[in-house]
Amino acid sequence: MELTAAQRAQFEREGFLVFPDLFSAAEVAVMRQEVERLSKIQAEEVVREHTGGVKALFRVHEDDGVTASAPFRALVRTPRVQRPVRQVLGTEEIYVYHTKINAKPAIEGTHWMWHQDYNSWSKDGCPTPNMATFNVMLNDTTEFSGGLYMLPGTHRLGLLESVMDTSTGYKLWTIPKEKMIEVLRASPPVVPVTGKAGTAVLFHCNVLHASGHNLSAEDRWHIYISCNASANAPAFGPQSRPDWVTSRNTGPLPMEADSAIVKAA
Ligand SMILES: O=C(O)CCC(=O)C(=O)O
Repeated sequence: MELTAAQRAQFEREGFLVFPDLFSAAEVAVMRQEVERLSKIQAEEVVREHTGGVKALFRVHEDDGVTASAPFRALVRTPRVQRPVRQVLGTEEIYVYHTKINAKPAIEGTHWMWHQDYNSWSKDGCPTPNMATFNVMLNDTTEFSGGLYMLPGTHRLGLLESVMDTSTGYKLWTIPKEKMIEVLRASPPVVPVTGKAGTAVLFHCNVLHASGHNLSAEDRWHIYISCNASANAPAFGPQSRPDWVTSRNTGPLPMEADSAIVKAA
């Protein structure tokens, strides 16, 4: 899948692109089965809410490790993911910074406060914001099921000051309240990103985004494939976060077949 000139211009302008129904029902079914399996694992790669439910499952794309998954390994290597990410990062040499499946259980799954992903990744030592995330919805997502909200064009504000939010099971650098109110008042309307299972969203690491509580009757499962240019990898040291959140596998990732997800089942 190649981005058109119009899509590239839209990404530059808005900071995100939505691809409705990019993955088939058969592919989504295979990936959902994997989420069921992975959710039962007890490991540091499986981050839980204060209540004990799964919040995020990390590192599902590698060949090895406790959360390794053949279908998700295949997903991150498909041309449907790789081509657009390479186009927006402007290089063929990219790697997966991390994968995480955010599971928001029906009624219980909680919010992610307004943030820029580069708030965290700049602190990891990535020199430039040449990073982007490819999100795939693993079930139908509505405004009430805790889907993403995007604030168009805010990647062009550059990196904003952030504060650590520990109110959910996953510590996150977020934008302080007063600043966020100022930005919301000055920005175009927030866009709720909704769609059928298999819909995907590609977003810039500086675009402001958040998501709400899952108030619906269905679990909301999304996978986030965060990518970096190999040339933009951080230097690693004793203070670096673990491999499952800041991958040490920084060499260029080869592309594989689009058909591989279903075959990996
Ligand atoms: O899963 C969500 O609802 C939001 C996740 C998010 O914003 C992130 O991982 O950066």
